[in-house]
Amino acid sequence: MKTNATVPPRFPPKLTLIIGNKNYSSWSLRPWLAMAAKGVPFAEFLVPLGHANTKQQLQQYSPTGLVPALKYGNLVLWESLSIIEFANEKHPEAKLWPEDMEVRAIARSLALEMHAGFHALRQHLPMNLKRQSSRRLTSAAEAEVMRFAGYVRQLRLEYGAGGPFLFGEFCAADAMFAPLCTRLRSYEISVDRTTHDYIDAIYRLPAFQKWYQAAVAEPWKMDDIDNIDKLRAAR
Ligand SMILES: N[C@@H](CCC(=O)N[C@@H](CS)C(=O)NCC(=O)O)C(=O)O
Repeated sequence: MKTNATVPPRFPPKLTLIIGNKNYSSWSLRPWLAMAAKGVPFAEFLVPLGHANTKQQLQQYSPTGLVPALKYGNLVLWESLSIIEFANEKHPEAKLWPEDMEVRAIARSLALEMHAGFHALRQHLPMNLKRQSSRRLTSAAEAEVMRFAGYVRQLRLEYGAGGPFLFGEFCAADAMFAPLCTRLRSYEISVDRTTHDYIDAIYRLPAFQKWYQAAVAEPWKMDDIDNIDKLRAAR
């Protein structure tokens, strides 16, 4: 989609990722991590979520009024996965996806399943990097944790020889699952050793650490997420 050139704000013709709060915005983390971990050069612009003017601000940058959005000159893109795909096409040298065509197709299937699914887990355990306390799972969320852990074990076994990630080396599928990993850690959900080690590998990534350190230093609070235990119990 082309934006009207007269509409402010303008961005230089390079990749600029518009993101939400680093502590809470799981969809922002996905393309940010894919690009940062793989060395794609980009600028970021953060819009704090949950403020009175957030929607109005976001609508200047994204047709859905949601983050992430990507600006490239006057081109505006939205949806985390399409942003990752654009970054991949713009910077093929960064190799955001596995090189083998069939393995790449599996990685994309997983990324799309993450994008369209895992609803129970996403709803029950909203991303909150500052949190460090347990939460009991619903049976639907528990089934999704098992499904995810099953993928991790299978993929690590089949494709993981070249590194600690799903397909060995870090790729866009790992970036798509990174917020799910942080949820399991923040809400102290117990997982098998392989999944635990995989989550560790995500946390050890220098790019993830950069995001995480910025997230925990953020001043903003989102009460509906911070107080999720009390709020849900009161219903
Ligand atoms: N399907 C979208 C989801 C985007 C989304 O839901 N973003 C949330 C933040 S993680 C948002 O912008 N919320 C707006 C708000 O809280 O005002 C994507 O993949 O990018």
